[in-house]
Amino acid sequence: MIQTVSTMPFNDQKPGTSGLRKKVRVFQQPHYAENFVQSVFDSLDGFAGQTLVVGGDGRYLNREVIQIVIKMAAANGFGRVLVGQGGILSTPAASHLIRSSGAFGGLILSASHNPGGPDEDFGIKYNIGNGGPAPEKVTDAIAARSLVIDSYKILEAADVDIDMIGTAQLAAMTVEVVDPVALYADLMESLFDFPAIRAQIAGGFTLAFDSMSAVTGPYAVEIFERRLGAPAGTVMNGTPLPDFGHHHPDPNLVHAKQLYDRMMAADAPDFGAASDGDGDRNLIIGRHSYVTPSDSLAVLAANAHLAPGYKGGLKGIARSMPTSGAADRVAEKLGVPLYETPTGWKFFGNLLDAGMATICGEESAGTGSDHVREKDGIWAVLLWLNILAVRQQSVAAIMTDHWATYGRNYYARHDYEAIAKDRADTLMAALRDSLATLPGTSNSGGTVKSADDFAYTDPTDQSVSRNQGIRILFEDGSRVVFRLSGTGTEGATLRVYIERYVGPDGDLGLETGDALAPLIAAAQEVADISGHTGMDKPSVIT
Ligand code: VG1
Ligand code: CO
Repeated sequence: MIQTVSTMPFNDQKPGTSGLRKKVRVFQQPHYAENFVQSVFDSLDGFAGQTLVVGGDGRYLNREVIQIVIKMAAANGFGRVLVGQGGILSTPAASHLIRSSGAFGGLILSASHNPGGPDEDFGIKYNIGNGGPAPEKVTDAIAARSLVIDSYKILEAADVDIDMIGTAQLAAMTVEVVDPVALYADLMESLFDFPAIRAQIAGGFTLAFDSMSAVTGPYAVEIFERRLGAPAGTVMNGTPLPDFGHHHPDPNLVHAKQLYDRMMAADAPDFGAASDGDGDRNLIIGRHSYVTPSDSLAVLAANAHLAPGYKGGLKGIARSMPTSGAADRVAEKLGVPLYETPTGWKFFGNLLDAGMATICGEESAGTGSDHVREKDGIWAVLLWLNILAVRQQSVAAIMTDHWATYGRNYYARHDYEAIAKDRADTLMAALRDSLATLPGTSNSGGTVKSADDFAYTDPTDQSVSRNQGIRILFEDGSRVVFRLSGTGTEGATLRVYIERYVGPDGDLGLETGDALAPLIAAAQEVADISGHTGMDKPSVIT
């Protein structure tokens, strides 16, 4: 029986950079998840009888919310729900399933790189029929609806068994429990030269992949160990756990320390990689050689033609604004357009749909292509492996070669976490107020050439997104960018992105901290970070 349940708005359900992210305790309030799911459905048109994909990264609350989504989908008139077995679907696998099944859209349950568990984070994100995150006009509609919602619809029914592959009927709706891995692994096999990678591994090339006890475990075991023949144990932390084994499933040098230490050891494997909670990010470390995500994007773009799926070349490259300009130089050399978008994968979808870009990336360890409409951690690892199998060089040699050709963009991101929200807002407001007076002034970073608040006009539909981050550009091409995170669940996080370019004939072998020291000082001088936040150093440097 369909129930219509009276409810009240929670007033805090505006989707951020990638959907709604809150503490588990917030999601556990009566009606909370239901309200958001209904706000999503109320903002959509024409889904009667259509298919909805649902799955998540396996974190705490995943199973409970999946049951809610299934029963609400039935009550709201969807014709079919496709759910990953055990409630599991990595974000890129969900994107692929939406596309390949012709679904109307999908709900992905994850807080990505944020920790999981009863005291940690949960999230819900809506993806549209192209497989990508809902664009701003949809997320704005969801936010508006969530402020006036007064009821939701749910089917009164027993829970559906989501652990057995098969089909069940729920009132007028069909529920299909599908293998979360097979289709995705087939897609990967269609893009990359698996025989070449398999031969390389059989010849003694060694790798380590850290799933961080999150969703990629089953995908990585199937692809790296079963299909590519890497020995058992290649995949570390390969079982998805509801609390990610108390790890913070963010693949960076701080949280993927186990992998990092292994890659810096005397007997390190040739190649190491990690992915995040929901499988859309990637960390790449060669033996004794860390690759920044911005550099990784540039190397992948420059070498993509070596993989079968990209042998026809690239239509264009897109990167988020704070991502370094390393990819710009590759685009220039390839003679293809470079698009600079706001942070968050939702801005790439239109470019990919329009065939304007093939490869996209973000400084936060997200890289992907037009094969799905999300960033894709395992995809990036496989493209690296394919390139290494063809070039027969080490990661370190490939990086040296890349910088010698294109120059090097020294780069770091400094995060100041858990700042009181009003303090962070005051800092940003003061910076905004100073923008007009900055050009022409000098500080430790040099002379400021321009300063602005990034606004983006989508070339496909002319929609405009404003206030996407403050950019301060110096005469020598160096850059400092400030923005507030849209994915945190505690206070505010200030992200400061610092970049300096050195040409092919310049000093390519500096320590990143040394190369960026004057710009780090400039960031403090311009924004008075310590004055506003009371913090004299960042919480995390990546
Ligand atoms: C962060 C990253 C951004 C990424 C987003 C979602 O957003 O900076 O590049 O797209 O997370 O990634 P923010 O607003 O906190 O800076 V995921 O892997 O958490 O879905
Ligand atoms: Co993620």
